[in-house]
Amino acid sequence: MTTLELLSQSVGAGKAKDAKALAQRALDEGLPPGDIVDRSLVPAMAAVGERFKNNEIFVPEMLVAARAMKEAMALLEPRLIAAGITPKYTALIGTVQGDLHDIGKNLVAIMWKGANFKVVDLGTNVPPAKFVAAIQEHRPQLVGLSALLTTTMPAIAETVKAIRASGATGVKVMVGGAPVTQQYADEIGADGYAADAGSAVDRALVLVGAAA
Ligand code: B1M
Repeated sequence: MTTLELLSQSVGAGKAKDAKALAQRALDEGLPPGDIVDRSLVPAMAAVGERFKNNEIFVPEMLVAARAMKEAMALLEPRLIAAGITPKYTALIGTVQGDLHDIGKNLVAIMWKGANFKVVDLGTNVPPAKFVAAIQEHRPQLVGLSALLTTTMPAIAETVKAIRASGATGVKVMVGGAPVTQQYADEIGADGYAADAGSAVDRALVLVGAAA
């Protein structure tokens, strides 16, 4: 098995120490850091997302895989920056106003990073005006709104409305969270909806035009 295949395997299995060592080995073998990300880490996290979507693995396995990816990325990131390689797409994500749940939102953020998005996480209880200001500051192609309470779903609608009213262009809005549905997303004029963190990657890639 090649070093990149072993690295993929260690990320999928959540073996953080191995992932870091294998990322170092790949660098020592002279592989460009961008190739290590594109040919090993991104496919590994895509496979993790797929298995999560199919209920073959659950939140804990996903979190350890994410930690392994982070270890490898920490080693690669300075080299990527030095080589002028930065993620092609930027996404903002946050849990909407009034809502403090962040476990699902964090998983979506991790999976987006695994798909090579730069992710700016605004945290929880984020008012519409803060999303709008962050869009102006970061110019993302994608904004993700998460809510876990039926009582905070209206805050998703208000945030979508505020983003549209701000005149922001070139930004797609994806919504999600346990009480949110495709029907609700359609009703409030969101561009996309995903039921879980694995699907959130597929949907994100379509929304930014990176996949059909
Ligand atoms: Co709360 N809570 N909680 N809670 N809590 C729920 C959601 C609840 C269903 C429990 C229940 O009553 N059975 C209920 C909501 C009922 C409702 O509105 N229908 C509830 C309630 C009522 C409350 C409080 C009001 C309780 C109280 O104080 N009386 C309070 C509200 C606080 C607030 O937000 N203002 C509250 C507080 C809390 C804690 C702080 C204690 C804690 C949150 C800790 C944290 O997040 N850091 C908590 C927790 C942990 C839960 C449960 C147990 C678990 C939620 C979770 O993390 N799930 C939950 C009951 C349950 O679900 N069994 C519950 C795991 C997570 C991976 O799933 O977040 O659904 P989920 O994310 C998924 C998808 O939804 C999707 O992808 C994720 C991964 O697959 N997804 C997106 C999420 N965001 C997405 C965004 C996308 C796309 C997909 O695009 C942008």
